[in-house]
Amino acid sequence: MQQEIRRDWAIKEIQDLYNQPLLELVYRAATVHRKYNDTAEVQVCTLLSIKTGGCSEDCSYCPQAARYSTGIDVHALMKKEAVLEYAQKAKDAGSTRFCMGAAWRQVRDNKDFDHVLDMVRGVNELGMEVCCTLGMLTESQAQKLADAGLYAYNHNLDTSSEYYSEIITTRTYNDRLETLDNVRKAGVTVCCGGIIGLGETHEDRIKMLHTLSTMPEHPESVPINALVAIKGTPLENNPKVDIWDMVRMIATARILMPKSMVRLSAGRTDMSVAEQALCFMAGANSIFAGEKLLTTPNPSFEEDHVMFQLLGLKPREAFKEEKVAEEVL
Ligand code: SAM
Ligand code: DTB
Ligand code: SF4
Repeated sequence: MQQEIRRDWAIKEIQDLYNQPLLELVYRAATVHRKYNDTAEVQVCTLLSIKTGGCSEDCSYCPQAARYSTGIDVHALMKKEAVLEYAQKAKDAGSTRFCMGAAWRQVRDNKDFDHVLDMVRGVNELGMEVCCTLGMLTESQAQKLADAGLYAYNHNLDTSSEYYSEIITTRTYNDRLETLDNVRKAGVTVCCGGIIGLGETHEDRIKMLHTLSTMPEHPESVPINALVAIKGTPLENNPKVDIWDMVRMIATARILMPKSMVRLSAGRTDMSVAEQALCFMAGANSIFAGEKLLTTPNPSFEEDHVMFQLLGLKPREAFKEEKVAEEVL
């Protein structure tokens, strides 16, 4: 019988899980994963940066912050037609979730937001799960996105509340939590995770996992990003994230949040197929696919197809739970 999903994890319990011998941790995470999920299935999401660069925030990892010279191509909001064309291509390549990202501090109630609502409607009509990541949202903006058919909203906590001000000073952890709350109230699913390699300690990682796994509801998806160190940002010289740290983080997230989609997110171009296989073994069941994340490179659809064949993985269908529910009725 499946155990209940827990939301009362203590920091000490998480420390004990996280600090186990690595292979023991992977074994336990793999066991939880088998119990709750189809381990052959991996959700394939495609990202598109619909508004690039020029952001007023100072997130010290981010190539899109206006205050750092990172050499990215700054771009105003894309046209709906071009976005839908890209979404269709992603769908044809086997992607079932399409996530649109904008380099905004927060959403404003203006024409641009109306255009984004239009894009959400359009991608929804293609039969894909639509996700957005647009910065901070009010309750009414979250509701408007929900009404347009938004399936998920990505808003990361990135690190622990204690370490947050070392990385970002232009907003607070509480601002982040408030937006997450607004997303929940609007009935949109939550995609919320973090980045490792920011210079945080293991304790910070454990605390972030504690915040995520003790929320009133677990985020439906939890992206775990490895820092992509970008020239021109304050973190440009940070050392490369150790694959074992990535595996440890994914495995712990899987045990704490058995049913959430744990996404092996940024950093895959630096990982071998063998290393990614370990992450899937440890409970990762989602990836971003397509040549680009938002502004940085990512493995191609073709490379991922070869990896899926090799590992016997298959892309998860869109809206699967709803489909099964309809069949049962
Ligand atoms: N502006 C919105 C926001 O901050 O929520 C949406 C876009 S923002 C680029 C989305 C997420 O990308 C960030 O929260 C962060 O976790 C991740 N990210 C940004 N730059 C990254 C990098 N260099 N390496 C890894 N993850 C990164
Ligand atoms: C998430 O957790 N990772 C994605 C998505 N959510 C929006 C973004 C990763 C961005 C990596 C840097 C870039 O490509 O600009
Ligand atoms: Fe980058 Fe988002 Fe921070 Fe802006 S708010 S600098 S886009 S992570």
